[in-house]
Amino acid sequence: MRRGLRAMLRTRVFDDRLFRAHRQGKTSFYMKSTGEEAIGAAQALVLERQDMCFPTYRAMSWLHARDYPLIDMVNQIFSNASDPLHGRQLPILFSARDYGFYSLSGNLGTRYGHAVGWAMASAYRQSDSLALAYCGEGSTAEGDFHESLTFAAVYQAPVILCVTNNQWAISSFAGLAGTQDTTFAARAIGYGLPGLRVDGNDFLAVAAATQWAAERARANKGATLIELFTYRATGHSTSDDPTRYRPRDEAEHWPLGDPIERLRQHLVRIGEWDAQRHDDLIAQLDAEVRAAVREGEAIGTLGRSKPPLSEMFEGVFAEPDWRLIEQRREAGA
Ligand SMILES: Cc1ncc(C[n+]2csc(CCOP(=O)(O)OP(=O)(O)O)c2C)c(N)n1
Repeated sequence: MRRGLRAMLRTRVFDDRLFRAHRQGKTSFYMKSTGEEAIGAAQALVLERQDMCFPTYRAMSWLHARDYPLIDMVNQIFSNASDPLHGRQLPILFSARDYGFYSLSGNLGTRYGHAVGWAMASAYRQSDSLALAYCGEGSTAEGDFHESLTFAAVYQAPVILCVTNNQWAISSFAGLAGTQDTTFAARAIGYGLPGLRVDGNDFLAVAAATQWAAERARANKGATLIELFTYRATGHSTSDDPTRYRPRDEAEHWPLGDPIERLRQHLVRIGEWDAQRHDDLIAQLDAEVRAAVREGEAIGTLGRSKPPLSEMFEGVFAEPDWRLIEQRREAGA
């Protein structure tokens, strides 16, 4: 639980600092996970190293829980010469195989199908590794969601399919994805899968539901759909102004509360945490994040440092297509 608290706090401290870096012109784009930190943190700690998470941009607490190096995140966000992804991905669309974090895509819904396919391959190889996929509630309206559930059910894929229902898809509320009179968890029933609806702001509830689904998958009983009910406490991204479509004080009225505060209170109540340790941890994480940002700034922020142009033509195709060869010659790279 203390590791979970640390992961959630690291996510929040990092988000706040990097959001500010965007306002200072140091990166082109950023997205925060504020209010949703319990989900990735609990699931990253419950699942095994060989399992694979197929993320969305709102699942960064997974990487924080697994101690992905802050400097690699910062360099990717600044798109500088040390960006581990060589400038090929939009800021925060990370890819970290060694941390069980599959390449993130801005094309919503696509990772659901990849996760089911990966899980089917795992079963075929008689491995007990499982896949976990995230989908925002808005993205469940995509065909990918429904195709993936069909395949997951038919092939009994060892996969945990999560819908993070943060109630907003940019400016569209969750009902517009078709759940005005039902739930996202209930989608599972039509496919013959179990569907759980979990308080996504309760670290322990997320962990318990995930553990249940993981045991089921490893026992060859197939897929589980988990709706994680949560709330996107801040704007959609650095390009969004939520006051244009929802009440300014809506977050304060969110009845299920801040996941960090809830786990902190629980730990204090059972005598495993106190105010001093909490403040010290925040100060320590803040210092670590500041140091990583300084280190990244020394390499270069947006436009001040870039991966070499030649990187654009490498590492994607085994044999470059003639068009790429021509473009590379024209670019002088
Ligand atoms: C296939 C596709 N359609 C549309 C978009 C544009 N888009 C980016 S984020 C977003 C809202 C997604 O909402 P949701 O799935 O609920 O996830 P959340 O951002 O709330 O975590 C949209 C429509 C996209 N990136 N990809």
